[in-house]
Amino acid sequence: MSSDDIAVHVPASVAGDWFRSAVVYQVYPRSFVDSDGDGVGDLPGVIGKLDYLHDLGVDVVWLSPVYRSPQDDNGYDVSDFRDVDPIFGTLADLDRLIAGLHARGMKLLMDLVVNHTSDEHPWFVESRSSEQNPKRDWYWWRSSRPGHEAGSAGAEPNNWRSAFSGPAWEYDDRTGQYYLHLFSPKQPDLNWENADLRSAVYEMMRWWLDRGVDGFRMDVVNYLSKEVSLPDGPTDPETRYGDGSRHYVCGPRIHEFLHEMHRNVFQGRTGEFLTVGEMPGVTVEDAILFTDPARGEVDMVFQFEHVMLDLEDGDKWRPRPLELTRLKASLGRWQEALADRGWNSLYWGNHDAARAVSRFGDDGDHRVQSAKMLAGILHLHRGTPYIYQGEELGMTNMRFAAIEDHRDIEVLNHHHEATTHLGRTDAEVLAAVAPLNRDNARTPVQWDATCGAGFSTGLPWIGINPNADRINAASQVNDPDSVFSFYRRVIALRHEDPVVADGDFMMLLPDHEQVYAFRRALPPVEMLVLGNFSAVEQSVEVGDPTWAEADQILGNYPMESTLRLRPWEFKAFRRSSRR
Ligand code: TEU
Repeated sequence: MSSDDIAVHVPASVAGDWFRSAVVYQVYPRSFVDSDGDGVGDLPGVIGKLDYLHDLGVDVVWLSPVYRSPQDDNGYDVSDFRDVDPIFGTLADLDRLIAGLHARGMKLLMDLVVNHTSDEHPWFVESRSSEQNPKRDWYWWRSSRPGHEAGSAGAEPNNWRSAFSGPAWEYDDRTGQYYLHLFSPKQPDLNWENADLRSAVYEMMRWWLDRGVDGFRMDVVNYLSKEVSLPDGPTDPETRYGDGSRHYVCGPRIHEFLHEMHRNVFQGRTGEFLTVGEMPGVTVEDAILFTDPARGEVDMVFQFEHVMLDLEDGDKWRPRPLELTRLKASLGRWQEALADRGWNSLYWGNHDAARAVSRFGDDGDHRVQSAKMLAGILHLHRGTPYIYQGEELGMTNMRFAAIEDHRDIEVLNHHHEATTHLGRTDAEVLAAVAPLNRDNARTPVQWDATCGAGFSTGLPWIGINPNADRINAASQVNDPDSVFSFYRRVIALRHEDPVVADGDFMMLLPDHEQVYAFRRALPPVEMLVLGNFSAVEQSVEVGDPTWAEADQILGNYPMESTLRLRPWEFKAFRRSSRR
């Protein structure tokens, strides 16, 4: 193919959206930097690293929850939406963080957790106090299944399982009813059917925007609308419960709720904001609607399709090898579907996932090369890339020796259920959860090679990966060949070259089992991007050998003008059409 026959199409809405050329960095504050030696990361710790983040070049910081919380799910169980938990600092610290980010031209994205609250939130305390309480209806209360004695096994109002093992219902003997919790029993689900509850949430969001935050990452926001009859789901012999997801994933009123939220919170406000909805189970068809700017819902969604491909039956405890062709088919479909309307978010990992290089690359001999390759491939897609803390250093999964070394409620509950009800041995469960459990990503950021890894002078709340002596920021920030320096370059490229932010995307070689290849085009410029997802050398045929003569603008090996790829090699070429 020549540059003359590029099928070009430039979306109409390209111009205005600042976030198209932006890169977001996720801070999981508990594991970022501990400034006071209590073993838990905190806001002053984040403030102390603002120059590091600025140097990396990111535009937005997404802060995982720092609200007041009993920390049953590390802050995703909020007991006060308008205060900072003392383990992280104070509201004044948060104001300083906002000011420090703004002074450096960066923005703050708050995590917004409004599918549920903590059971210690005053709303829930009121709600559970009596059936007559005005806030009773702010949560999902139901009586036991007809014919069953309330509180007895199997008497739950429906058969849904919770994401953290066990039933999605908790019996409350104060009123003899059950409340719904799709996550832990300490995370009761809010009832978005109630208009007063919705207004209270919008008011709280406006309060944060008035305080200076620049937008929200919205936790499981596509679960807000449930089918109100709460029907049973298909049963799963493995877990003893049913899967209710079809009754709450992108439920009947979800678009209405998100549009209402947008109208009540953002309409008439001047400034540059960002909203990203975390949406497990969202389809590409729904994502087009969620992110169509004309509909006023959210700017982009986190979809989960590409992080389900290496799971057997969607079960994260039954991992299987990833087929590159399926990864390309999936991400390629999302690129295509959101080309005209809407926008993609791009990510390999986050605080709920394995470390990117361990999952998609090779965290052994080719760790540095494959971490860079993954960055290059992801960031040169069309969409807004998200970097999870430590990914820019090529941090790896942790080898946890025993269940006692884990901290995450999800893996601890699963271990308990699997060993007590499903007949698994401790060793079997540990092996099954090793690749994908969430604690992999939650070990402290490795700042330097000292004891404590520069994270804390105290006893860290979760173990530090012993490879901190080799893999750390101190050894990378000034090394031009480091993973960190590569991230700096690929971030800068998005800022500098409009073809990255706005260009058209075309997947190449969809059937190739080792090579990820695509073209970007924004006339007169086009870019060819190649990544070798294997340790075997590849020679690539993209139908236009003259690409080898184009300028290689980015790579993870010494540059050479060929379309050959060495183990885990990444190459990006750029040229301008001659006509
Ligand atoms: O996660 C929602 C979610 O569905 C998953 O990614 C989740 O981690 C699940 O355990 C998958 O196995 C969000 C937050 O990101 C997560 O940290 C919270 O635990 C969860 O919501 C509840 O607030």
